[in-house]
Amino acid sequence: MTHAVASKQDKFTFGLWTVGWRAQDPFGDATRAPVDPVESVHRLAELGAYGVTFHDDDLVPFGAGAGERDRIVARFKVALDETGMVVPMATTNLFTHPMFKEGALTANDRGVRRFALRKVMRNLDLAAELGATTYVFWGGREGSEVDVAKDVRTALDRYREGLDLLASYVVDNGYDIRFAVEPKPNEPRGDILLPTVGHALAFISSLDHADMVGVNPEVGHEQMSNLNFVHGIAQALWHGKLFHIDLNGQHGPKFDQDLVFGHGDLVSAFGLVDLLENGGATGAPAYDGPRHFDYKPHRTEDLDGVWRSAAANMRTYLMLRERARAFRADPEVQEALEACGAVDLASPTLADGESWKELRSDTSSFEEYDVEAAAARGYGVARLDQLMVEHLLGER
Ligand SMILES: [Mn+2]
Repeated sequence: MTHAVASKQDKFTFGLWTVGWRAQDPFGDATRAPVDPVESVHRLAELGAYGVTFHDDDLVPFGAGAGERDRIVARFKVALDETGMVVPMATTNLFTHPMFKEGALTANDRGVRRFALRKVMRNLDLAAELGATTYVFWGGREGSEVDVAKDVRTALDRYREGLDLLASYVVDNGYDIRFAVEPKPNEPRGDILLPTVGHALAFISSLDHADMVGVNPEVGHEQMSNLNFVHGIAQALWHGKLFHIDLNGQHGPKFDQDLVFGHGDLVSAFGLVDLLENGGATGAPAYDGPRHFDYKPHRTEDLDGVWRSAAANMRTYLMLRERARAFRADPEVQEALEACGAVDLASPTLADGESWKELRSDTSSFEEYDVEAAAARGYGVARLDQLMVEHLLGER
């Protein structure tokens, strides 16, 4: 059994909007009182977190004047200093205010697009001041319910124009900030632009500053589309584009649940932690950035339940990390990995110096190849799968 307690070196971070969520939903009012961001910093620090992240409006209410903004930021900085908490990531709320109902960076209304750009620029200044090195773009309102009401190709032109301009703003100001696009298929819009990790990666490759733009995938957002989150993360890593990650839980394709990490598809969560911490088959950690929780405490919870759920994210992650390490260290697992060929996959298909010409004249690869034996081979994946589940359940 694990007795692991979260500490700053685990790099656990939380959005202020997570523990601060008042649990309003489309059918019901808020069930909790507001939480002061300063209290969130202190409580999360006590629980072993490394830092917090925020949307501009989580910290400074929309429309606040310069004086109020300065006072709020100064008080927030004191809390960070007192606790040693950091702000590795920040983002912009381009979705709550009714002005963004039709979009922000891709709104049909040009005035809304220009306002949105200014709102991002203003919070980029604060992000840089607080030392954030990642800036997330979640385009929750960038989309439509009616296909003909928004031309997607033109909207992508505006999305690219916006991100290109904001990247120039970061470069010209000398900020040490990279962008991370967060995909989501739907909710709040009927259909959101850049719905999956794959769509986002393709879009990013078209940007002027593609090198400074990656992705911030969220567990639940991919699972809402019935996609394999571990595969999506692996491909983002393969492209060198996993700039940040949002950990939470989701029970398959339905509304965005934002459950505690591991409280949805636990087998997938094990695979994810194994990938991040052990690099899967490679054996080397694949990701060293913040382990960021983007979850919502259940609407049923009072504030005690809020802090318990925050702690649960970290403890679940640490338990999975311990189980994944034991899994990789188990000689029987190593043997099963060999047996199923997972190790052989690392061998290039062509030999050193071999081209298609040598391959075509290699009769052992085709004319004499024992296709019956290849067809009859058992890979023993069922055994490997069970070994994984037994480790996950603490039976090994
Ligand atoms: Mn979500």
